[in-house]
Amino acid sequence: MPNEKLMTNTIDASELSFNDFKSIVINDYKIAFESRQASVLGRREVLTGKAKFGIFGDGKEVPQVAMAKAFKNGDWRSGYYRDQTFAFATGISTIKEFFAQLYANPTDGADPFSGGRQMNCHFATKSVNEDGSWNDLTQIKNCSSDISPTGGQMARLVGLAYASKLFRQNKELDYLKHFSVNGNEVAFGTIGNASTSEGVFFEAINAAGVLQIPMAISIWDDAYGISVPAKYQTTKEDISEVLKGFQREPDQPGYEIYKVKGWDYPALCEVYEKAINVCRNEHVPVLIHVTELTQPQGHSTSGSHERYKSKDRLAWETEHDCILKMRAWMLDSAVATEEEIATVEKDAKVFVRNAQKEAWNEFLDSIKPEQKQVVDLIGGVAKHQPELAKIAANLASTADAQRREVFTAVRKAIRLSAGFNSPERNELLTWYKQQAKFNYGRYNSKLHTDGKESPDMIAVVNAAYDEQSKMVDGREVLNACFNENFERDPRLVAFGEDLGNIGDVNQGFAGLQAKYGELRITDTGIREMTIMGQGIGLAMRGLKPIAEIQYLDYLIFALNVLSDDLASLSYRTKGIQKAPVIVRTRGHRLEGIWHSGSPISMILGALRGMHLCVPRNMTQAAGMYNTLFRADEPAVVIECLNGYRLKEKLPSNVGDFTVPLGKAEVLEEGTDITVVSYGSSLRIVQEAAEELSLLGISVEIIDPQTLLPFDTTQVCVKSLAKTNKLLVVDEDVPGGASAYILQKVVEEQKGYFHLDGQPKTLSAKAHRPPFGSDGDYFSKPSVDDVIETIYQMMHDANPTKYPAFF
Ligand SMILES: Cc1ncc(C[n+]2csc(CCOP(=O)(O)OP(=O)(O)O)c2C)c(N)n1
Ligand SMILES: [Mg+2]
Repeated sequence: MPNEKLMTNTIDASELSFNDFKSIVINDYKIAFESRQASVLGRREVLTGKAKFGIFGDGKEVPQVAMAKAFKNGDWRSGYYRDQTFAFATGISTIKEFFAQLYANPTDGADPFSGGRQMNCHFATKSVNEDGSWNDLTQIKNCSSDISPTGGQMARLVGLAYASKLFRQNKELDYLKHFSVNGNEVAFGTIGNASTSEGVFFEAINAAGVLQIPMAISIWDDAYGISVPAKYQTTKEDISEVLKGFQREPDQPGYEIYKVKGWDYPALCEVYEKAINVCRNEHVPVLIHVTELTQPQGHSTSGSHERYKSKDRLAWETEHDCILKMRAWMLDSAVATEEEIATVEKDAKVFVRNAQKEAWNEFLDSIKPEQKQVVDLIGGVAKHQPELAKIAANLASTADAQRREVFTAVRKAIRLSAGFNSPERNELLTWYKQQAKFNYGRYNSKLHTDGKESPDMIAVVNAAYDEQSKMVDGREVLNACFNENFERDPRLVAFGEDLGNIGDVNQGFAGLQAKYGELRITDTGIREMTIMGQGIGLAMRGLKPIAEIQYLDYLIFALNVLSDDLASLSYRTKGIQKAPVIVRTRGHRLEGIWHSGSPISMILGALRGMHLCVPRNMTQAAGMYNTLFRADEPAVVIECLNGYRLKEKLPSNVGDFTVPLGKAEVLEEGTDITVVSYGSSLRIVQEAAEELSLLGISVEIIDPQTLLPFDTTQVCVKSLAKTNKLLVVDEDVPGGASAYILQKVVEEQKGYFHLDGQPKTLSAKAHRPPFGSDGDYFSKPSVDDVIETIYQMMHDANPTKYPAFF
């Protein structure tokens, strides 16, 4: 539970007596001072080896207390690692929880933000229950899970603020009582001065100005980014000066921009109250540039700032320490006496020390039983093998043993006792095996939400056709699917470049903006990172975004956001937050270096935690969308660029039939060789199979349909058991997604044992395909390539029956 007594209160001078005012101020000072103590002690814990690394909020305490005053239930924060004081002041974190995270305690409840998975000061609040269902987000102070990449919080911030706009303006969403109260929620962002140099910062600032959303961004300006001073970071060394063009004018929407000194407590309280009122009431983005901040302990535990700050700067920082300045102001304005302040400080030191000790002891206590059990168990095995007694003794004498030391001892004892079977050894083995599930839960679980709305739980409904079913362009299948789903579920929104007015570059959304309105189907600027962030923020607040990347090649512009933020969300919060964003894009074969990409291994490498759908045609794509729209996990769907105008039969249940994820299909049965392929390459393989059948070769073609997850019912290996030959065909680079598929089929599905020859891959060349049809022919697998590769494999197995072509 949050430590309620720490939390700050708003100051309304008109209604407060002096004593009330005084007690609020003293409480704020106490929060700031306790936070400073947490930083000082936290650093010490790292330097004495009890934690691996620490980064703290010292020097930023006072503005964060002021910001917390304006932060209400239902509001959202998307910030960075300096915000511990804000977390304490809002009750998002207690000091003990802060230390539990520093120690990486994975015990349930100890670090409620990340289950011991994230570095310290990476906060998150619980949006989602164990079963994946949503909490009432209007009743809590919401904090979206922090990430370490500088500026990475900005993309998501746009979406968190944009959700308020949709909740306020789209009355069809009024029924979503657990997510918003009339869109009154402000999305608070924080960022360091140096991180404003990142592209995503400027992209987000511009997007929020265009969108006119209630986003309140605070810049903590301490004039440095680790060792690099402002003159290398920011034009004119002043970010609010640079951003002046964003200031709104009476006839031109934009931002309200404020600048305030970070050590001036009364000014900070006033600015935050004013700024957030504008932001909340008028839905105008505001920017609060908080200057003259310091870093009393330097950037992090990785090094000291004396190396790069001048004596003058260090002296200036000591003098301008925000807590000392607040203290002086309290004395000067007679809000508190020296004695009163000294008492607060003394008590704070004791309180923080106790919280730290408790967190440390709980961490150790969670491991001690395992340590003791292992010492006893190895001791038992050592009865038969005295040389093992040393392992038990070493572990027994390890003070403050961590889990790694316990398991290193167990595994060593198991290895050394191989061949010496005894009941004691069996006991040790049993214990070790039993622990696997606990450690999986602690360190490996929740890559996906895996709740009651997991895609796995969505009922499978086959596509239905009747006499009226017509042949239509592929794009019309998608269009009909989107239309029915937008009718069914008001939470669905779609946005991207050229997606609104013209209904996307391939007409999948044609006519739908006119029908469902601009709030639901919307054009955006050319800004891939914040298109993704817009999706993440909306999805975190209960909406169902389809965030479009115009061409797969341009997913690279958004890959950081997808990989760092979206794909890692469930894992890094151990399932307490989710963002079911559906990333829609189109790729594979077309023409040119940036319009024919199939960088699938890049996606497979970067986006574990998301689903990757690679439908071969628009009907399969529609079925996957139907599954994803009803589920609550994020996915990328790659439509085939060359498939929009191919004719497909329109299912009569186009908005309802579902294609389950991970379900491979045998497209054509055969007996001689198994070919696994996906997306546009499948048509090439099918064409090749026709000619091969004339040569007496029977090809079994398998479409895995999704690569994450991959063929969960082992269709591929069952086929291999019949054909004993495997070829993987795709348009990625050599050793790209085809290598992934080989690993899945040959290793994971144990296809190796069915092979009677070398498994092969046929991929595109290592370079991107040149423009023009000839460039395509000489760069990507062609029908000729597929025929000849398969034939060669048959020749290798039986040269008499299949004489060489060349
Ligand atoms: C994308 C990325 N690049 C580099 C880093 C390493 N890094 C961590 S903090 C930091 C400096 C950030 O400075 P600033 O934004 O001013 O925040 P401050 O730490 O001063 O509060 C850097 C370069 C990172 N975490 N992420
Ligand atoms: Mg800085």
